[in-house]
Amino acid sequence: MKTTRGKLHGIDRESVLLEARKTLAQPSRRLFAQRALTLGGLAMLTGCSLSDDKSVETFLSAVSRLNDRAQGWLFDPTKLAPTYTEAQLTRPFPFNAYYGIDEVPDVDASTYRLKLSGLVTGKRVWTLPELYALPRAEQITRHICVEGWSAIGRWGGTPFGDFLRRAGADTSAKYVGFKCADDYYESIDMPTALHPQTLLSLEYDGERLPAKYGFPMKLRIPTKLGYKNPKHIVEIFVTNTYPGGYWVDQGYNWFGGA
Ligand SMILES: Nc1nc2c(c(=O)[nH]1)N[C@H]1C(S)=C(S)[C@@H](COP(=O)(O)O)O[C@H]1N2
Ligand SMILES: [Mo]
Repeated sequence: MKTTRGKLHGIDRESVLLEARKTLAQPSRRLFAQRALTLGGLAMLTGCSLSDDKSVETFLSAVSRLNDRAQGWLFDPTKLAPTYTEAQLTRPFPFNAYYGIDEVPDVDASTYRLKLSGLVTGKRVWTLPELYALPRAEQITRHICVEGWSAIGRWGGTPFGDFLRRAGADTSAKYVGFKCADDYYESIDMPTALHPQTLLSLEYDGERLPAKYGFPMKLRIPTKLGYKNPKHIVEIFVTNTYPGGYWVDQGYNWFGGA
């Protein structure tokens, strides 16, 4: 097959196609390979099914075209992720972490403090009542895990961009990083942090966020893959130094989404 569109993220299209075919032919546990995962996750974020060669080809040529237009769909920081109705909620919503559900951290609400650090001029320590008093928004979006599942959930909380501005964060900085109660860590680019759908989530399905989904707080980013959505956040920092992430430092793609 002739490659007509040159490179896709520095990889030529033909080898990406080959990789996708190999992936589809493999048992699902092999989906842990980084490139395959990125591809599958990307497909889910863009609503493409990769069920056969034809759909893989359609998807990849779409990605390739987008790549040609540098400002394409996937990399537009203002593009909204799809939202869903209550009838479409996935019940029960899956739990996932790098450990089992019996090891979920038990964060004490009364002693909990959210720390803000780095390029922030405002309030640096937040209690839960202060966080619960912030303006509230709610959304029903699809969470997409690179391990090959997705689920629709309803999260409530405060728009993260508003929170950052309220806290005096330098929104011209490059990154926002997160430290979690379970030693997980992540970081995102500032345009994603300021995206209108990025939510500092304190609730799941109308209730206080339960421990398994990240009590007391998670960042819900519907334009990003699951692993970019840190749970049990204890510290948020604003920085120009690339902070990496738990999975990213093990070879996953840092961008992890749209
Ligand atoms: N603190 C923390 N956040 C985390 C993880 C984790 O292990 N620890 N796992 C990530 C991954 S890979 C997924 S798919 C989602 C799962 O969130 P859920 O339990 O609400 O489904 O959390 C993400 N955030
Ligand atoms: Mo995940």
